[in-house]
Amino acid sequence: MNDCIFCKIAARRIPSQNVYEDESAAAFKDLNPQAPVHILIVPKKHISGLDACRREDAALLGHLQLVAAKLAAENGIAGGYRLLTNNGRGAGQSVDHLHYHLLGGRPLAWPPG
Ligand code: DGP
Repeated sequence: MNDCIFCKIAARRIPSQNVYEDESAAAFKDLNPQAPVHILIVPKKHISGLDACRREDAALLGHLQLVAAKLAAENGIAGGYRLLTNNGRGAGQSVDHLHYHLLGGRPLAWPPG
């Protein structure tokens, strides 16, 4: 999608601290990190959020989670990390391109705010 910031980052049309890329996914450091490790994992395909996913996206969703686990291991947080997606304004979603936040490197309280 032309005016989507995460589509542009995933396509490397604007610079970012990219940490991973394959044919269907990309990952880059969050601009406003909330933990020592804060990586965003996105599909290259534009999907506005989890509510917009369909059955045919199931493999892609699983893939994104496996990429997150791999990045957690690579970043030394395999023993304690959080993977989450904010769906909708009520949950704080501010960018309408599906993304998982991978957070770790500090104690993570529960419940989140
Ligand atoms: P959310 O609130 O769940 O939609 O998370 C959006 C996140 O995206 C937020 O933590 C800040 C991050 N973000 C927003 N714009 C950019 C950007 O241009 N580059 C990067 N690297 N991160 C961004």
